[in-house]
This record gives sequence, structure tokens and C-alpha cells, in this order.
Amino acid sequence: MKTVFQKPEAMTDVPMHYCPGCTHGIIHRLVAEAIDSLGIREQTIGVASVGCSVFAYDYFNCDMQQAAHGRAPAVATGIKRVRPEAMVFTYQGDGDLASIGMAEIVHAAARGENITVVFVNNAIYGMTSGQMAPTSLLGQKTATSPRGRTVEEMGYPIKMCELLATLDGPAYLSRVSTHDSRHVLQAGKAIKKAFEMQQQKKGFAMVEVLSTCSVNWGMTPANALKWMAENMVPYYPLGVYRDVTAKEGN
Ligand SMILES: Cc1ncc(C[n+]2csc(CCOP(=O)(O)OP(=O)(O)O)c2C)c(N)n1
Repeated sequence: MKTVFQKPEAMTDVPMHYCPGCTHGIIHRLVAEAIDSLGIREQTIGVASVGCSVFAYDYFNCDMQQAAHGRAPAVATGIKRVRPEAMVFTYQGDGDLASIGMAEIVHAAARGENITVVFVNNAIYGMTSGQMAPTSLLGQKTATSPRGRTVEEMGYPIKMCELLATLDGPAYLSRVSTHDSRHVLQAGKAIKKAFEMQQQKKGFAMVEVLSTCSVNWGMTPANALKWMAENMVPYYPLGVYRDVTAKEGN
């Protein structure tokens, strides 16, 4: 019989711990599909960060390293520099990347490190039960902004693609979403491209993937997808913010 659906080889065959309605599992799969389709599983080293995806090393069927909170780009830099033939990626949440790890990501991008960053923006600290993240939206209620985020008290949400696009270092910056199947397919293409940039030694590549956290948002899985489409996508416009290969006409 013809196989029409199977787990990517780059994923292990274990049940995930993610909550119902969380899109981390989808994004893991997209990363694994990109690794499979490029045939790079044996040379890939992933860096798991801190947050809900802390157990990513259990789910990716490639070499993995655990980094302390926010330090994944620095750890990935070290691995890539001593093992330049390896394909190195980080997988980081918004609390990890845009809060405690802001310095690491900005400097890795500015240096144009030849690594791939998968940045999962779910607008909240998921693992620690829903505190406000740098990417929480204005008006968004979280455990630490129970009346909703205000500019006066907490300032504006940080747009990482736009911020990193002010630097000369990055080779590829793209924002995608997981709110419906069409966008999931587009997200997969962007993640694959971010690995291809590394293969072609173009330098720093980051894909920001808008994601749900239905449990901490206090929504059903279906409503979380709707909320993401109606609230996150307008504030975090999807698209390509840098692509050096487009300039080269590739
Ligand atoms: C140095 C340090 N500070 C704080 C924590 C606690 N901590 C663990 S996960 C987390 C939030 C992670 O949120 P995010 O990166 O958005 O990932 P998510 O869980 O939403 O996927 C925090 C604050 C920690 N582990 N280490």
C-alpha cells in the first residue's frame, strides 16, 4: 500500500507533552520536514531553549544541545564555529528570545552567524503559566497584566523581525503564522529556506512563527487560532523582512 502520511524521520516516535491547541507540535513537524527534505538529519544539531519547548531534544531525531534561558544563539554560535559542517538551529520562544535572550539574538544577528533560528512567538510565557512576554499585545490579559497590557505601564510589544531588519548582519528574516493550513504550508517553506540559507553559507536566518497558547490565553483551541488571526497577524505583519538571495536574483 502507498504511504500517504508518516512521521518525518527527523522526529522521534514519542507522545508530546504540549497542551491541546498549542502549535509547538506543528512547528516541530515543519522543522523536521525541512530537515528531511534537505537530507541533513545526520549533520543537524539543534539547540533547545527554555520554555515549553525545553523538551525539544526528546522530539527531534537529531543531535540536540540544551541552552540556558535566552542563550541559545550564543550556544549555537559556539557549535557552528567549531563544527562548521554541521547544520545548527535554535528553537526559542518569545520569552526566551525577546526577553532574557534579547542581547544574544541581536548580537548573533549583527555578527551574521551562519545559524538558523526558529522563533516561536505565542505572545506569552507559556511554560511558567502565562506571564506577560515582550510580545504580548496591547490590551492582552496575562497573569502579570491582569487588566490588560498598557503602553503607560508596560510599553509597546517588540517586533523582532522589524528590529533585526535594522541590522546589516541578517541574511534572511521572515514572519509566518500557523493559524490555518495555508499559512502552515507557507511557514514550512520559510523554515526550509532558513536552513537552505545556512547550507549556502549566507549567514543568519530567522523565521518568526506566530503560535497559539490556548491554555494560557484562556481560550478553546479553535478560538485561539481565530484570536491569533484577528489580533496577532495585524500587529505582526507576515512577510519577508530580509532575503539576501532575492537581491542576488536567486
Ligand atoms: C534564567 C531563567 N529565568 C527564568 C526562568 C523561568 N522560565 C522558564 S520558561 C520561562 C518562560 C518561557 O516563555 P517563552 O520563551 O515565551 O516560551 P513558551 O513557554 O511560551 O513556549 C521562564 C520565565 C528560567 N528557567 N531561567
